[in-house]
Formats: sequence, structure tokens, C-alpha cells
Amino acid sequence: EHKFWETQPVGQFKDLGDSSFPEGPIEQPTPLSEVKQEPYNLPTLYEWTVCDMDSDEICNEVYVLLTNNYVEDDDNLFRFNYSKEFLRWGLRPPGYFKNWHIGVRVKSSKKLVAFITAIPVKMRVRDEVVQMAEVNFLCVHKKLRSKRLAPVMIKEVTRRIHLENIWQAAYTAGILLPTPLTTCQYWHRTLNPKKLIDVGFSRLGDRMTMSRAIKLYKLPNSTATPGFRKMEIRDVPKVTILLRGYLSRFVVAPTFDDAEVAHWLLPQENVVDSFVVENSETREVTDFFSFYTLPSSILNNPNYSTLKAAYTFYHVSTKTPLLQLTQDALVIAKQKEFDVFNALDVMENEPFLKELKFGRGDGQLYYYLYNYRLRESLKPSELGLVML
Ligand code: YNC
Ligand code: MG
Repeated sequence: EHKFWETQPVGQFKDLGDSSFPEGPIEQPTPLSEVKQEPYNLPTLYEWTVCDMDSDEICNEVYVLLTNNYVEDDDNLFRFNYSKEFLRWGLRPPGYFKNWHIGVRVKSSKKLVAFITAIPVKMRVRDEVVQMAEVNFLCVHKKLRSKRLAPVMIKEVTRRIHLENIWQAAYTAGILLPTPLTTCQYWHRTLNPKKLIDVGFSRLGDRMTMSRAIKLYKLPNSTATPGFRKMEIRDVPKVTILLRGYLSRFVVAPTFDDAEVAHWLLPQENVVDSFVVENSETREVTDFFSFYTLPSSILNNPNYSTLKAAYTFYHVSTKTPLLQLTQDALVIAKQKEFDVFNALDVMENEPFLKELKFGRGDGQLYYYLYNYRLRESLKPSELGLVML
């Protein structure tokens, strides 16, 4: 069934429900001198390349490959359209490795036809902090599908991660593989009902008219929380402390230091938006909210070409209820002309989603760990990890 995945150190379907395995690494690290020193072989027409995201030209090649060939929804109406600035942000966190941004080119034409990436992350699993890689942006050009290129790419990124003495990884996918850490769902909060209906993202339900939908999803013109403002560089140490405290509640979550908080959470136009709630008297930062910007191309629609979507990222609520914090984020997203606001049912998101008129999406997002076994799979609410 899974000719490739059956050979990999991941939980296998046949072992589900068998609680005799210990938690932790499935395979022990090997000495670095025993890690394969040369890249895996590609079919003869292709060659490996390192994609230097500092280069405008190469960043653009990656952007074009993903724009035309990356993830689509089940009905092929939309395709993720990560921006160049987003890719640079997502791929160059503190301590990143340039040679973990791996491309495949056609030897003769040098055309970029496949891509896979990893970035380093310190992940806490229960009370162990494990140095891991996050693998993302696996993409093979549509014309080269089903030729078993993906397993070679996964093995090559694994080899380069091993060369840095890292033996575990985290990744997400829309398809079911052996075997998920947890299974999550996206929820969608309509901001622009007319457009979402026109492009086929949503439908008018029974007894719903366009004018009723517009009224239903209407939001206040301004945020409600006193002291709600854009995050600034001076907030970094306080946000780090808040976030570390909050993420410690979950079974699996990253651990961020100040440099990582600065990278991932300081606002960047059209990439990431972050807000704090600051008490006007004590100057204490009590709450925090962030979302990232990930548009989708709208395929084959005469009137619209892009769906502007915001995705909830990390947040912390100590004084302001999460419901109110999220409502304020919706208000901002509406002001910024997003069409839809998306959230996963991870962390403590589920309770407020319904109240804020999010609707459950179809399709799942599966989370996986490589070479790390848990006794049993987690509930989405036990997971404190959001990937891009
Ligand atoms: C996938 N998404 O099951 P079996 S998510 C992992 N993640 O192997 P071929 C995948 N494996 O089942 P194609 C996968 N999709 O026979 C397929 N596979 O054991 C497995 N789509 O290879 C699949 N991007 O080359 C099968 O398939 C084998 O030509 C088949 O290529 C697949 O980024 C793909 O959805 C996804 O571009 C590249 O369909 C292609 O179809 C495509 O014949 C559109 O491959 C874009 C898309 C995936 C987004 C993502 C996370 C990737 C995680 C990869 C696994 C990382 C493991 C950890 C490594 C580090 C370890 C350390 C330390
Ligand atoms: Mg292939």
C-alpha cells in the first residue's frame, strides 16, 4: 500500500492500537560519519539545486513553481498562492540552513520542476525538548507526477537534516499517511460573503439570502479591547514569556526564544499581523494574537483571480477572553479587506469558532512526526503547533 512509507521510521497502520511500543525515537541516531555523504540519485534528466531564497531570481522561480503546482482544494477551485515575501519569511527563521531549501532542475533547460524544504525547530513533546526539522513546500511539477520523485526528495531532505545531527521532523499534509499524530480541521469565517459565494468557496444555505448573509457576517467597525495595538519590537521579551507559558499547556508544541518570536511574530506587511493587549496603567502585556496572510489563486473564474485569506497563527489570552481577542482580529482582517479568516481546531480554538460564526471546512489537515512515536494519537486541542 505505502511502498515508501512502510520503509520509514514512522508509526505504521498495522501497529495502531498496540501500546507495547515505548514513547520516543523509533530509530537511534547513527554516527555522522555513517550518514550518506553524497546526494541520492535522481532520474538522469534531473539535477539537485540549492534554492538561495536571498536571490530575487531564484525566489521568483520557487514562487512560480508553487503558484502553478502547489496544493489545491479537493474540487480544484483554489490553489495556495504563497507570496515571495512569505516564502522568505517562512524559510529563513533563526538558524535556518540554506541547503535545506532543495530544488530539482531539468539538466538541459535548468527549469525548476520540484521543491522541498526544511527549517529547524525545537519541539517539546510532553516534557522532552527535541531538536526537529519542519518539512514543508514539497512540490512536484504537474507534468512529473506519479514518477516516485517525492520519495527521493524526502530521502534527500532527510539526509541533509541528519548531517546536522537532527533525527526527528514534523510535517503536515492533506492526505492520510502512516500515521497521524493528530487530525485537524480548518474552520472558515466569512468576511466577504458576496465574493465567497461568487467564487464557489461557500454556498447560500437553505432560507439564506445574500442580504441576510451580509447582515449575518457583519462586524463592528473597530476593535473592542482597550489597549489592543500592533505588536512592536519592544514587546518581544514579554510576548516570548507569554507564549512559552501558554504553549506549555499542550502535549506537543514548539518552544520559542526571543529571536524566534521576533522572526515569527513581528508584523510584516502582507505576511504576518500581530497584536498585543497592553494595560494602559501597568504597561503589562496581557494578551497576544497573530495571523498570517496566505492568498489562494481562484482557478477559472471570470471575475476574480485571488482569494485573500488570513490564518490564525499563535495567540495567548490571560486577561482578554480568547473569543473577544479573535473577534478583534476579525475586525482588523475585515478592515484589511481579507475575504475569509481561517483557523484550525488546535489549541483552545474549538469553543470560540462556532460562536464567532466560523463554519467547519471539508477535508482534514493531518499532522505527523518522523522518527518519534507517541503512545496514542492526540486530540487537536492537545496540539500547540501551527505550520505554514
Ligand atoms: C505528502 N504530501 O504516499 P507511498 S505537504 C508525504 N507527504 O508514497 P510520487 C507524500 N508523502 O504511499 P507525486 C505526500 N504526497 O507509496 C505523496 N506522498 O509510500 C508519498 N502535489 O510519490 C505517497 N504538496 O512522486 C507515495 O507522487 C509517494 O508525483 C508517491 O508527488 C507528490 O509539503 C507531491 O500537495 C505531493 O506536488 C510532491 O503530488 C505532488 O504525486 C504535488 O509518485 C501538490 O509519495 C502539492 C502538495 C504536499 C504538501 C508538505 C509536507 C511534506 C512532508 C514530506 C515528508 C517529510 C518526512 C520527514 C523528512 C525529514 C526526516 C528527518 C529527520
Ligand atoms: Mg513523481
